[in-house]
Amino acid sequence: MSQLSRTGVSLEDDLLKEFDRLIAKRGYANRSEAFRDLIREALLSEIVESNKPVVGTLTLVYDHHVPNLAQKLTEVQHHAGAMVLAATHVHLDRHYCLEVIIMKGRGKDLQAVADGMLALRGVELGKLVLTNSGASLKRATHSH
Ligand code: NI
Repeated sequence: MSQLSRTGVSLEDDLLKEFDRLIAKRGYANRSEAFRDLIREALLSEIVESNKPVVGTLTLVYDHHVPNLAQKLTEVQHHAGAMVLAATHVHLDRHYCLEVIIMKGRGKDLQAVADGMLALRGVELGKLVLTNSGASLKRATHSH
């Protein structure tokens, strides 16, 4: 871990009260860790918007009885080539399948791959989460 620096933040009373309410709800032990997470989140958004590589997990729930859907989903993943690192498939019940696809690439490209699958008829739910390793975030804080 790098060295810790202390900083002071001035906030309106109401805003601080709301912040304390939120972090208590989320289970933070103190404000510092909550501030650090907010800052990391902002830095990650910047990386996602840039051309730097990120990792993404796409979670899909789909009805496997919809004709050709499973093949179409596989086709999109083959098309994405090296961006797809792994995929896990779970048969949820008689109708629904859960698939988690782990990818690596530029944020925009991963979003495009995800959109290609989410738009297919029979895909009921889906969410792409983009993230990055903590090491990359640390580098980003020192790069400018
Ligand atoms: Ni299945």
